[in-house]
Amino acid sequence: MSPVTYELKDDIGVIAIDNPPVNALSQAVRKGIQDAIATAQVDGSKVILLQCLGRTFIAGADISEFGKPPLDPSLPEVLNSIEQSAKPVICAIHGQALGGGLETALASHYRCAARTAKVGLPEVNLGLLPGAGGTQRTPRLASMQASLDLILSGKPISAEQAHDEGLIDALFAEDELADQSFAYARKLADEGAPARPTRELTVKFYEADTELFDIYRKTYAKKLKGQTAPQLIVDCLEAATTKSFAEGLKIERNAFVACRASEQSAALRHIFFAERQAAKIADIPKDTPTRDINSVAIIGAGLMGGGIAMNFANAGIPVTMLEISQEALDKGLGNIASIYQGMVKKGRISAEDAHRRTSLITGTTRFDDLGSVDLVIEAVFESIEVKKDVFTKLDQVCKPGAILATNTSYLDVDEIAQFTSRPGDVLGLHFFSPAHIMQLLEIVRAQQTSKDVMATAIELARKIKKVPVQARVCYGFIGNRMLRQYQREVQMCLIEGASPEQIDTAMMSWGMAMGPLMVADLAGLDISYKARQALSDAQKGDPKSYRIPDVLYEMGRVGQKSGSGYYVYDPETRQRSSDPTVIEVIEQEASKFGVSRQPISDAEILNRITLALINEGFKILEEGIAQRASDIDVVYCFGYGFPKFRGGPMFFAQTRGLDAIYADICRYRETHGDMYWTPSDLLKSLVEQGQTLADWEKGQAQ
Ligand code: 3H9
Repeated sequence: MSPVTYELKDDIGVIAIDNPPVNALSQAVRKGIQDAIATAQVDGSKVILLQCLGRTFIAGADISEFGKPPLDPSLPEVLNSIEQSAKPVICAIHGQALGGGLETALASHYRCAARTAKVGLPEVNLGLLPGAGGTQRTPRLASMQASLDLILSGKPISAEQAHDEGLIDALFAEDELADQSFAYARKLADEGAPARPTRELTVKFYEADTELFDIYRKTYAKKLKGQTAPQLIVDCLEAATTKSFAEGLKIERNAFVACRASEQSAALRHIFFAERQAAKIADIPKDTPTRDINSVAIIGAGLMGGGIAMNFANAGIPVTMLEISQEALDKGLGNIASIYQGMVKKGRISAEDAHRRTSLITGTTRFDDLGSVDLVIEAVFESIEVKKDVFTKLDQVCKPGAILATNTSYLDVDEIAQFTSRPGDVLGLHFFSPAHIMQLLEIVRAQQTSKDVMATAIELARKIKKVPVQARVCYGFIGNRMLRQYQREVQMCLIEGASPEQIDTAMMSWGMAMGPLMVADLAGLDISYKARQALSDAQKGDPKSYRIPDVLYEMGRVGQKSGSGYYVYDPETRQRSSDPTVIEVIEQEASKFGVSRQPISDAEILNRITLALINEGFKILEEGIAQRASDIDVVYCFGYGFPKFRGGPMFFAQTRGLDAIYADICRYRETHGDMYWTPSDLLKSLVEQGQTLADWEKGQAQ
């Protein structure tokens, strides 16, 4: 059965699209719309009303069709037939009109929407550009600046704003959209309103706009560094000002086809599906019952505890913070209030919002006050003794069925669960700093964590707008375990010949959000130093991989907060600059270890650091710590600033070719020894058997 129906209601031809979950423009939908438009040309309809059933208007092209041979009719053809309809076509938008969905509306002659609806052209997030006339029609309805913002930011705007910009003609209350859009169509039919092809309008481009294109080119060369789609988007919008509509469409089509075939778009599409897949756990069915979480307690009101609390307050869930002293509690609550005030100052939230959120967070110094909460998250000092004390107390005071979570970054969640009489209720909820900003949430599933606790955690993660990924128990789980190897190789490159600036620049030019040594300075060298002190010498590994930060720490250089670390920082502006003292430290340490420092190329730095990460990723996968390779990509892209347009470390490994990766790791084993460069068994066997990761995952699922 076609997902598109056509029905004549009086003299209004009604096209209804019903393609759950988001009415994506699959081949069947495209064909259905095209057929319905053709039928409407020859029946008794005066106008055509296009609407969608279900939770949203069309959310775009069907992304799963990209990367496969294109199927007729193409979206541009279908939209052409809408625009050329002799009878006016009216779109009624509810939910979201995104990408090809908004382009469908723009090709229609009239657009009405629910006031609550949103519209957007998010193609850039997938390494694409609007490829069905969006770059040519948007600036014929909205100003050039609004068009550039809409298409380059990829962020949806409200129907109200779209109405003000000229993209929407009429707004209705959400619950009245069905009736009102019909009445609107009725009125247009009665008035004999003409079809109004957008292509016939003049582009809204004025003298004052001439410099816009270069400004946006420069801005997005920085904002979306290394990505091709944003630059092509500016080219297409500029073409709209100098070329005919038909020529502009051709330019847009060529650019779209190039983007669709690019590695960048393949990587971004991979991340789109990987993010959604990560929320699914193989042995936990979708209909697993979940527990109600209407109140939360956080143990520890430090930076991390405060950030975690804000997530819940932002989602309207009351939080009780527990600290050992009133002074520490007041300090923690004060920090939260000042972060909210900062957000008000920057215009991110209103003063009322800040007040409402702040008042959802209260404090206590007594464990006894936590008897009725549904979830507790412990965010105290990383010491198993301290955790034991906390979990023993929680076990005594919390009601049956309360979920007990630890935010530990490294400690053994199975051991922590055993401090309670209810290990089924215990899991790790590993937030990333700053916890109110970073999107990743590792959900650490211990041996005995019950399935409904896992299902509740996943549901809750989405409620507080986090990206959840299941990790099993091991030192560092998925992210920090890989990070250790990444940082180790950074240190090895440093001692063997690179400078902090060279490493940071090489990694950032490749697309990392920040250089590894800048991150170390930001996080504080004291934090990693103290974490290392808890390890045995064997666990710490080769001293060459940590002596430089140890010495910097011992010199009182703990990073940005002390004004110096791998760099020095201006106390006023926090401007970073190089410091010859650091090179002296590196050279001293190198000579102590008998390392003769040699130049290392940027390419070699990049290769060594990314391969250290990838090899550990394969080990994590073969041990079952991560459910799937794409989960590792999600962890790295959402928690560690790995460039999404490279798809995450595991996707990148496949793009480069597993055999090439394996050969390089073996080469490093030859030159650097096997302490760190033993290839993962999984990687080795995939290469030897000529298999892909997808082949292996299929085999595992059977
Ligand atoms: C485009 O339009 C190109 C054109 O310019 C040119 C063409 C020539 N396709 O996110 P959710 C699936 S490019 C296929 O969890 P929510 C999604 O994978 C496109 N599948 O729901 C998930 O599947 P599952 C431009 C799609 O309520 C399920 O739907 N458009 C698509 O949190 C539910 O999704 C976009 O980039 C799709 N287009 O959010 C919009 N969209 O259940 C992309 C979703 O198996 N979509 N799915 O895991 C979104 O941003 C969000 O899905 C949306 C709903 C906001 C709509």
